[in-house]
Amino acid sequence: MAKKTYDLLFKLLLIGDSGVGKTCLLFRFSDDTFSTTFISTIGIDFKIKTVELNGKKIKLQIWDTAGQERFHTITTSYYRGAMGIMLVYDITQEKTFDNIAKWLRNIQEHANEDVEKMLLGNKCDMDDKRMINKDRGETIAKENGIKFLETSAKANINVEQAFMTLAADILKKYPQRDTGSPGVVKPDMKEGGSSGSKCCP
Ligand SMILES: Nc1nc2c(ncn2[C@@H]2O[C@H](COP(=O)(O)OP(=O)(O)OP(=O)(O)O)[C@@H](O)[C@H]2O)c(=O)[nH]1
Ligand SMILES: [Mg+2]
Repeated sequence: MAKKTYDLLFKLLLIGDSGVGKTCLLFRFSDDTFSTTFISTIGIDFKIKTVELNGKKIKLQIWDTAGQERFHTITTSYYRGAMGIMLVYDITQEKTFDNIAKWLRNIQEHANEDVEKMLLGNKCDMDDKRMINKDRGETIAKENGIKFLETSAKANINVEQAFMTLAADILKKYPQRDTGSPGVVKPDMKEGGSSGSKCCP
């Protein structure tokens, strides 16, 4: 059998209103590219990036959901398999911030109880068009006990930090032993689909 190229597999999910920049954040993180052309995601997509944390090779399988309401049923079916969820709003669009409460309810309803969450206020390069002060993001994150960062996929601000923080928070929950520990996601566990490997039995 081929040698495993990673130690752990983490499944992450990007959610938030259409147009907030989920796909751009993912492309910045995985390929270090950015495009101003808006191609709205249809249903769901994913990218893979392997990173190293605490000497462990971690394969991040990052699911990018469509923010459009018409894809709600398909996208929410992916919440259950997620170990980390990145919830994104656009600092220049009030409505995308107002909807954070709705997205948090979706998480509560459809995701695993112990899922790690993070809130991102994206497009922080557009300070001249800012509608949401950083304080407001910080406050709502604090109220919900989750971490918060302002990011820019365009200017490459805090993108790597956001994904690495979420991955590190997931890693913290697992025993720091080598192979064979119960609860650790092993590379040879089933991949893909919404009902794939879960973090815990
Ligand atoms: N200025 C600026 N524009 C951005 C940034 N991130 C994304 N955009 C722009 O915002 C638009 C939407 O970005 P997407 O990443 O496609 O949005 P999305 O959240 O994936 O949208 P859906 O797939 O419909 O849910 C595009 O025109 C991007 O160029 C950013 O950090 N700064
Ligand atoms: Mg998209």
